[in-house]
Amino acid sequence: MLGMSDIQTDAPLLPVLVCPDPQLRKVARAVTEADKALVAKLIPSMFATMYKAPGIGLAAPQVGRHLRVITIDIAPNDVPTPLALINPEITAESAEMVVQQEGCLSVPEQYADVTRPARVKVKYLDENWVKRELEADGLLAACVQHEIDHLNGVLFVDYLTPLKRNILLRKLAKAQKELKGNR
Ligand code: K1U
Ligand code: ZN
Repeated sequence: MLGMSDIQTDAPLLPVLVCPDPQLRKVARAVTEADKALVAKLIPSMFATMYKAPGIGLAAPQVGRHLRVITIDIAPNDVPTPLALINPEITAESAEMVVQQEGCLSVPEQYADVTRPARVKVKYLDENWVKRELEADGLLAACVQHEIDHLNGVLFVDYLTPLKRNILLRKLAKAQKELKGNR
């Protein structure tokens, strides 16, 4: 298990891709032993990028790495609880569904209610390549499902009605255009 002192927050920051970048729609590949060195370098940079954003999660495809790696810390300002998950897989999900507001670093400043299973079990390898299982509910459940979606090229906007999605994506495009105009 990671502690905050294990996180190299001065690791190089990575640019976060913004929707509608087609890279966000690619399915990430499973990590193998051959990727160990790559992943050992990637995880600290993902944590540094996630904390700087700030965000409570980040998936490797959001920084242009199509590998099944995610970082999560749902309490960045409280007691930090960094989690790195390699090849995460949902093994069980509750029949009960809940609605929670979600945001996304790749859909900046836009938020919407998303309905997902209330609880999930996830198997994964930790940063030391040890097999682990996580039982999540509340914000952690929403976050881990959101990040695993990124590994499959799915964004939270895909769960919205076409009308809500279009409104949100237009607002995003307008904000991005203004941002570029001001650069
Ligand atoms: O994957 C991402 O783009 C990160 C995203 C994760 C997420 C947020 C909410 C519900 C599900 C998944 C974010 O971190 S958006 C920013 C955010 O929610 C936040 C940032 C700082 C403090 C608290 C929350
Ligand atoms: Zn996201």
